[in-house]
Amino acid sequence: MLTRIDHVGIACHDLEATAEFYRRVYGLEVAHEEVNEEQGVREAMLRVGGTADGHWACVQLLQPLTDDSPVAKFLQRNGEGVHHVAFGTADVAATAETVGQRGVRVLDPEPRHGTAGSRITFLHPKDCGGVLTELVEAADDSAAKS
Ligand code: V0V
Ligand code: CO
Repeated sequence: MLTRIDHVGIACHDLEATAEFYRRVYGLEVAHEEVNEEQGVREAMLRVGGTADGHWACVQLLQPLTDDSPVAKFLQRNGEGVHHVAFGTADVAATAETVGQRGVRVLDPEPRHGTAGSRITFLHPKDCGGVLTELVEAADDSAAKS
């Protein structure tokens, strides 16, 4: 059902400064950058390593676009740090339905637009041991659907 850790989302105040930290300390480069108005973020993906299913495990840096967005609220409450964990799946709608039947609140009944043409849905952190969890079907994940 889950095929990889797709990314770890990290909330930050300044995307450029945080990306520069990852470049200077680890030598990681920004592979993709995007504004997602619906999610209220500017985000940058940094590829860390390849996964067994042929994708990349990434760090996703998140800077809020507005003061009332989820990431802005998180920063006000917790400061910078780990915001969510995202798991890859070949079929985000099917996986969300399955975990929903297992008692986890699915925050997006219809998958939403995610980074680089992916389809994403979030699971409520209170049902996931305090971890805001994202399911992500990458643009080319559906090729793995049977
Ligand atoms: C909130 N809580 C969290 C949390 N955010 N716990 C762990 N990790 C987080 N990131 C806790 C919070 O401390 C509260 O606990 C409780 O949940 C309710 O939080 P709230 O902020 O007062 O309530 P809500 O319901 O307004 O917002 C929480 C949720 C919201 C999770 C429902 O943030 C949401 O819908 N997030 C999904 C969308 C999102 O985060 N998008 C940005 C990433 P107590 O105080 O009650 O104990 S976009 C992205 O990743 C993209 C585009 C991508 O990957 O492609
Ligand atoms: Co994410």
